[in-house]
Amino acid sequence: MIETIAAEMATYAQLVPLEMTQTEIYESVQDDTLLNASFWANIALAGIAILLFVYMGRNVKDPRAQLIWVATLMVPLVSIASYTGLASGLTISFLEMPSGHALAGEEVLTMWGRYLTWTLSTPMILLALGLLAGTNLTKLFTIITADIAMCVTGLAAAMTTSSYAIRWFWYFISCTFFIVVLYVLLVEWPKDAEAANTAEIFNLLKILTVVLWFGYPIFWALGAEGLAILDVAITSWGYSFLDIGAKYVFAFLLLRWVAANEAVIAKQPSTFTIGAGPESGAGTPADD
Ligand code: RET
Repeated sequence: MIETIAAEMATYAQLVPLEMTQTEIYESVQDDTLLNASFWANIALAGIAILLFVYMGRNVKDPRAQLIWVATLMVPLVSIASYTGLASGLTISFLEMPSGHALAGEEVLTMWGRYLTWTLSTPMILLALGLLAGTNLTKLFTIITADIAMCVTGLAAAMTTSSYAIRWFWYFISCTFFIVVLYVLLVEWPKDAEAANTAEIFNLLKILTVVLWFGYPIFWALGAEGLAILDVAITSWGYSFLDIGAKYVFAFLLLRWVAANEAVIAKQPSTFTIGAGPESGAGTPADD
């Protein structure tokens, strides 16, 4: 009886390829030194960044400046979790690409954990930037919801295995949300930052953010998940390098400025009241 079941299972396993176990995925990451290094380099840097940022923020007293500090500190904290998930194989899958894809029918290593954790890290970056710019709640809500939608639809693009066209359709939807993020960053917040006397540092961080964030959809399109021009390890290093600038360098510049200019931040109007932002007209009550 047991032999019959075992024989049936063996036949079934030949017909339907079994999914890779987490250990097998972990081992295949270990075998690819370049890929593995792209994860561990970021784990090390995130660890250093956490210690440094805790130290840099130790004397910040104003609640608004503290909120910027907490949001900024969350970025390397999420990052260390994100890269640990990737290095362990937990948030990586081998997905069979649909027909039309350059690697159609092949199992392609997909680092879906990246897109998942961006849904938490990128809103923290934007929250910190928005508070620096003196945003109102409406703009903050708009940019953060668009940003989360961008990450989730990017995740969908990477995970869709049924249709090549639909992978790109998800990508297009994600880009549309990205445009909303860029609009607030490039058009709305610079005006607010001017009024809040934070224009100089805001504009520097805005340029850093916009330039580096553009790199992510480019690497997606060129990498194994898109046109497959770049291989998996190079794509992963692409994201890892972008992360170093977009997270740690960004956060360092922001925290250094906030620690030295706490009084400027303390003077800003409250973000968390609707209709009381700098452009709403002084004293005009909200009409809802
Ligand atoms: C994807 C693919 C679909 C189209 C677009 C994308 C944009 C991703 C961006 C990611 C930024 C990540 C950061 C992470 C820091 O922790 C999802 C790659 C537009 C802009 C800054």
